[in-house]
Amino acid sequence: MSCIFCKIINHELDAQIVYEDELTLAFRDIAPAAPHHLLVIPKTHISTINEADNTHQALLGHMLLVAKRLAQEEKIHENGYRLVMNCNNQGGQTVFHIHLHLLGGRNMHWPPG
Ligand code: D5M
Repeated sequence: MSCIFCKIINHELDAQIVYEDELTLAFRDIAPAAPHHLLVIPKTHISTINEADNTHQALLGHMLLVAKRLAQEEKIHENGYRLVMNCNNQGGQTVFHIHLHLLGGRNMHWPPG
């Protein structure tokens, strides 16, 4: 198995894990793009959001709620934050196991680069 995020789930690769439950794991991004930068991932391997289907509906909703909870724990929920999921090359995806970026602690710009 070559997926680095699956390796983090299986504790074969270290990460700064901040949250774990039966469906998801969250850890600090190794190359933070903001003062607070967490990744929320499903424990099920889904390469891109293109591969998600109706059986993943609850899981995807759960990922959003985990991100919201972590924003509160990071104390960035009142100032605001951004949730991002990149898809494939033009979307900027580099790790092919879906992940929700939680970014906060600075002003975000629109449109994103
Ligand atoms: O985002 C992939 C993100 O994953 C990128 O911000 C770096 C991060 N990354 C890659 N490897 C690791 C490890 N080992 N720990 C923590 N974070 C990691 P994308 O949307 O695919 O561009």
